[in-house]
Amino acid sequence: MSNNTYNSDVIRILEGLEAVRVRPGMYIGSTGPRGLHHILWEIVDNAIDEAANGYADKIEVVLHKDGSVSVEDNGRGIPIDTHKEAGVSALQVVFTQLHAGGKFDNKNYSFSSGLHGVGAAVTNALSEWLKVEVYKGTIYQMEFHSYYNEEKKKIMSGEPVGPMKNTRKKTDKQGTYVRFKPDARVFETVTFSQDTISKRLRELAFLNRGLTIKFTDLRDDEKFYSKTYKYDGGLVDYVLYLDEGKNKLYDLPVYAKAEKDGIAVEFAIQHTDGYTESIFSFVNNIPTPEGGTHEVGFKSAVTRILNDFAKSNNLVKDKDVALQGEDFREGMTAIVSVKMKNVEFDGQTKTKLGNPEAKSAVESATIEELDRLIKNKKNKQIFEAMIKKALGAAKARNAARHAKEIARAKSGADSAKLIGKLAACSSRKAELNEVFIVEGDSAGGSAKQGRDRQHQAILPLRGKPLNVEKKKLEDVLNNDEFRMIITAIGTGIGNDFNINNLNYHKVIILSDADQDGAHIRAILLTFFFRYMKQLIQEGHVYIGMPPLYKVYKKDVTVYAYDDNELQKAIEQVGRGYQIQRYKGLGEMNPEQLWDTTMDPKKRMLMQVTIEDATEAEKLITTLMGDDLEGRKSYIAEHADFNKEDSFMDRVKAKEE
Ligand code: 1YM
Repeated sequence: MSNNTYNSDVIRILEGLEAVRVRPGMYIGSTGPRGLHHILWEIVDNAIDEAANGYADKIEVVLHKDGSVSVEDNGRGIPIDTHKEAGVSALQVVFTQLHAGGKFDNKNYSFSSGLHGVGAAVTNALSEWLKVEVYKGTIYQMEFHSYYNEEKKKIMSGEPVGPMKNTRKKTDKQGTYVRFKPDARVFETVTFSQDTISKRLRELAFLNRGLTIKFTDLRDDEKFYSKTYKYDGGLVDYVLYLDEGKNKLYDLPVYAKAEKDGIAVEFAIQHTDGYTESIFSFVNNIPTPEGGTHEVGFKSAVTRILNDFAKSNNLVKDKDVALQGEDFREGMTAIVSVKMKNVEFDGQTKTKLGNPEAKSAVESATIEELDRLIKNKKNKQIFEAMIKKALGAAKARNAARHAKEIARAKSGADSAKLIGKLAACSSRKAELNEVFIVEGDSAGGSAKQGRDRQHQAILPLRGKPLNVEKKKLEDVLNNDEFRMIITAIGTGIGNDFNINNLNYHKVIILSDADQDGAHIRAILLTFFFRYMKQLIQEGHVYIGMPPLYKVYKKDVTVYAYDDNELQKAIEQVGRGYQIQRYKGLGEMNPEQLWDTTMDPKKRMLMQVTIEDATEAEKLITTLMGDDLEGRKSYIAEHADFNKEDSFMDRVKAKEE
């Protein structure tokens, strides 16, 4: 290879990394906390791939005091031999070339796991520095950095500090170690979240049976944190974990693994006596909360096999209501995990699997596996329990249909009562309209007087709403408060949900900043989570944030929304200030409520998102279900009602 080719190759490579700096969003989605974690997942993904291919069984992630993070695996080690075309080590190519193509395409040998599939080079490009060690008899090292070049007046990204070197130091270890420090010139924040990382690593450990993942946070001397995740039961352990504290209809989840047309399919199913369906699906270890073709195939297979079983064993009588898919999924907790090539994502948030071939592969694999399991005498009781549960569900569904019909018939007569409570807005443009669900009639009254009548509707709630977590659909439909909410929002619920009928693009929960307020908020969020999940997924649900304090003297008033702001407000108002602590919304007059909480120009809103659906699911079970002990200990551990509401913290609220 001539010198010339070598140079131009290197120039092209460097331009590649520069492009990542210029438009980081194109490669990692955002430069916020998500993007920051994304560059860690790129490295973790490479280690996971090595494990998934059977070469590694241990991964360790460490957050260091200097703001860097390291990932180590005990696999084969990134290849250190010279890459023929590039003329440098393969290791260097992996960290400096985007989409390292051809022979060194780190994604072509297996089912790729990176969402964007851009790999370790992006992590390098967006780091202040990155160090790699490869253990293969001796220790190989290479280091990269991003620095400001005075002559070129720009930041050079991810450049080798020197060539890869064999330190000749002997080692018994085998594998790869990567440590990097995210560049503060790129990210809005460079602080990794212990919570985000430990949850994702736990999820990865569940999805990769037998893999040991250790996570250590060394950043705070006072709060040393270290956890090791290893699940020999894989998906079975995952389902058991989700069903902890619930009444299970059979002890062990039904589990199978198969491969069809090059697509690996794995699932675990368990039923509890609850009424909701919780299916979590993944493709190449990436969660697909919006579902997609794999989920469709899975559900269709379950329906078919269980229906056939019920019929051929005379478990359904003529007088019984015909069983439908949803009946078999009542109280079901399931994980469906597929691994495949050329993944395509669709949907609002690009978290829905689009590949049509996944439907047929998952469907036939699931049919074959369930058929095999159902024929095994040992499993007879399990499948009979499933049918019994489905029959109950079908009956309840029928009863709920009646209740709905009655509700619909009544709604003419009821509408006067409904309209009486709901103060509608005058605009018919749903995108611009908001509905405030307000705790208490007195705050509701102030909100009605203080609002923008054109775009803001008010729905006052009296007392605590029904805790829907423990109720059947039928009971929810029979509850006046929820009927009112459902009617006002317009979309319908459950299977009837249709986002196109949404009357208000912002549904804002407004409750007091105390325990009761937090409870009401939790009940409402549970309702939306269980019956209108898409409303949350598409970002229509918000929490209104009333101020906690008013700091004032003669003609100055400053509102403070937390204790931090209180200090600032005190300084701002200056000597002679007085403080009023608001205990409830009811203490504010209409004008104050508008000024502090409702005026779109000044208010604070938290948008409710479901970042981690399994976590939200588990949390709602714990907080709203009937496991009293679990709830007590959770609340004792997390709740501080004077500060941020920890429930919201978990369901992941972010500022508007
Ligand atoms: C801490 C991060 O990157 N481990 C890792 C990466 C690779 C391999 C092993 C590997 C892959 C192959 C052959 C292969 C990568 N290699 C490449 C590339 N851990 C971490 N462990 N030998 C080793 O794909 O055939 C990219 S990633 F492209 F060089 F092969």
